[in-house]
Amino acid sequence: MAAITAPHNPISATDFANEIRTELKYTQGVTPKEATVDDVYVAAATAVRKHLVDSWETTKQDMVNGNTKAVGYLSAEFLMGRQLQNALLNAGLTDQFDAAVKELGYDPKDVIDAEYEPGLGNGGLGRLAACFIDSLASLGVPAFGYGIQYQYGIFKQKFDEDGKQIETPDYWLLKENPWGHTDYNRQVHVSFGGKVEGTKWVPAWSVRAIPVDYMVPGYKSGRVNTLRLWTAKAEDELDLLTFNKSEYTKAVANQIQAETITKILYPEDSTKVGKQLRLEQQYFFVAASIQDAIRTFYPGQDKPDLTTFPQKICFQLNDTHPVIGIAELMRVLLDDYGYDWDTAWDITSHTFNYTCHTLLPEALEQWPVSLISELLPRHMQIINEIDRRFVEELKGLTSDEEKIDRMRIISTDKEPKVRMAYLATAAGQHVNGVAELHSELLKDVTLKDFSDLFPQKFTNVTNGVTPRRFVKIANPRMSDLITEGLGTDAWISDLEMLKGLVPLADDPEFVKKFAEVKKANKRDFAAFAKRKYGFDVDPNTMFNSMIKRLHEYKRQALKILSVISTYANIKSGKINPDDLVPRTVFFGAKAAPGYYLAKQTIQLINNVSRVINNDPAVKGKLAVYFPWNYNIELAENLIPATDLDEQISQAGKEASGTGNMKFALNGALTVGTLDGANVEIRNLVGAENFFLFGMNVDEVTDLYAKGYDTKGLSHDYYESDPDLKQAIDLVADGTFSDGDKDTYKDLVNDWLTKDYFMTLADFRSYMDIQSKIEETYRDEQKWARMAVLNVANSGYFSSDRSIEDYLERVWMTGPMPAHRA
Ligand code: GL9
Repeated sequence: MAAITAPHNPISATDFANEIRTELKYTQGVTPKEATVDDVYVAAATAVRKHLVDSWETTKQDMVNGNTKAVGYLSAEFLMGRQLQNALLNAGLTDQFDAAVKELGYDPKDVIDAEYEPGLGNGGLGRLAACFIDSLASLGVPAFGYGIQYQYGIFKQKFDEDGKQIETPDYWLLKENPWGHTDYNRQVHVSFGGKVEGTKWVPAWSVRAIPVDYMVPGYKSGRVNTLRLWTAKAEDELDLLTFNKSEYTKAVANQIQAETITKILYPEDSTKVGKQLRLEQQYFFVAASIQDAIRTFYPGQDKPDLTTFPQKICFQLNDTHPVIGIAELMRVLLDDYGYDWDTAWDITSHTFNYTCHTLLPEALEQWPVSLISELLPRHMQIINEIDRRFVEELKGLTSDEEKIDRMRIISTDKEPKVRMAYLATAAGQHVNGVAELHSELLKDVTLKDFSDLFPQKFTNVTNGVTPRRFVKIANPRMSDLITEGLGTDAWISDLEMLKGLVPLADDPEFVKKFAEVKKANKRDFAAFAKRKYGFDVDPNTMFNSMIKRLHEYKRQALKILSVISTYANIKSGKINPDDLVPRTVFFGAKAAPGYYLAKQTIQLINNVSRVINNDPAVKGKLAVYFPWNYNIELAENLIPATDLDEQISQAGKEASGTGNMKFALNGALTVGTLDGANVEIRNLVGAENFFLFGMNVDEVTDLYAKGYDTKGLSHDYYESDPDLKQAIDLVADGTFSDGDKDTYKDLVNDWLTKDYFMTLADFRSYMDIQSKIEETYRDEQKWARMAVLNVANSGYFSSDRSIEDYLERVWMTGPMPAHRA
């Protein structure tokens, strides 16, 4: 499978220290004495990059000259995390780096810490893209990641004195970025607007798309792929005539308009805002990427034979964001290369595949026809023709006119819209969901009409996470123990080998060591939390984490209501605090800036934290911490230290989840619903090693049918459960808002009148499972054994396996032949 094992890097620590010194001198222009830790970081990054250049070069050459089809992963988001440790691992230089940096008089941790984490993604979808390109490189599959180099990534989150979320811009390029190579020599042009004369597009304006290239080194594959992120620049930087008239701002108007395109990542999570700029971003990066792919695979050819294009590359559409690429490839083939419609369609439809990442109907993008017509008039013409021909095709397949109407790519309502998911489904070869349950629901609900008529298009590829970043690097202690237990570290690129740990779950020595690893990780996290946030975390408590975007469907509200209930019952004497397992609850979550109820929930959590953590009555028994600005770094630190992970979304709403996989792989047990990939995790780790609660999809559907959200049925749950009533009353009566009864009134009102995601309906079941969790946790050996079994049985959730599934079910290709040095 994976091509070859790169030789262990033979360079010595002293030589590597000299390479860092050289970079300090020639790149940074400082002596080792003058150097700051930031300088050392840049120098080390530059030095390690040089160790990857040869493999990068051969990978590019083999990709173009070989006969293996490449993958173009088109994604508006790549949430990469910090790069240095990953690059060191894959260059075989981790040990040399540690020693070299010490030799230079620095702490390796500080140097790693000097890197600023880029936030070019919102959450799971963007992080998945990053895991996938890591696995593509590690498996030796020729691949490009194509996306956008935003100047501002996801906002930085702070909390004000009232506990409210404050968003500040994340200008990540303020610090030097040694990983991205801006390649002005490979820029392309992207046009917008204007009109169509016949079928000839006469655009009104254009911008330059400049690639910024990142190496994506594989783990022991000898391969280094490319992540190419596009940045927009004006065609003419400055209008000199205007400038000379002293109209300085006007003179740079072009520049501003162009650069706005890649200025900022939309901070939305699931619900999508219909903004023109967003469509500009989408078109900008896919148009540039398509030109780039043609240039790459047909170098120097004026009239390439593009009927071979689908054999050269296939494009994976990561959600609906890049779907306009379908119309763009059609346009390029028809207009720029003169192919007839049928040939162009044949090429296009064999090039694209689509991954859907949601179950929320409002998250499937639909662009008003009026907007596309204005921004991309020729593309609208092409989409009209695709729609027309699609309707013809459907007429041959069904006589159900209503169904045909429902399936149209362009909706037939008053303000017609292009349904991007339908365009992708109609045009692509394959459509996949991201977990088994999700793929089933896509077929049965979201895209039912399509799966009825085109069942062969539909498949599932369950998500995965890279074991390099999220196990090997994030959890070195556990990794060492696993390697000791298995007698090899080959599991890092073949994660199913973790199965070999199953017998060790019955070896008390091993289980004890495993529990000690967790304890040491908790102490580390306590120190990290003190340093970064000033928290005084007690590492001798159970660590219980809920980290993910803040969304109603994910139900952070359920978790915080349970905490409030426990707190209230201690205060009232109903619970003897000595009977409780001491617990520290961690939240990490950003809310979309315009998402009102999500932001209220954040404020509530912060204030519950303030009240509880300052109340002597629960000291040592219950604490709540909400570290701000949840990002990959926090995940890498908290996940290995967590005992209990919360995956408590309403069944049928979380497409997959990937945090759930990271936790299971790091020996946390899950409390969760039958939603997304939780279902598969529970099947694999065993029902007895998973804390299940709550309604399943069918029960949820039934309860909606009874009018849960429309008839205010949540109120009945409130009235009939004294614990629930007490918790909600405390939120309403000002206990967590210094006596102010208005602060959370909209949140409370929503719970009591609508509660669309059925938090109240699942509350009792959630509280009941807590007693089982506590009872289990008290038996240290038992808990640790369950944790070992979670790790041992979660190898399936490697993104290497996901990529192998894509190769087999979607892309119909494989790794490049082994590269010989
Ligand atoms: C998401 C789903 O909500 C997750 O369940 C899924 O694991 C990931 C990756 O497939 O995709 N879809 C989506 O829009 N987001 C996801 O996390 N949102 C963000 O990335 C913010």
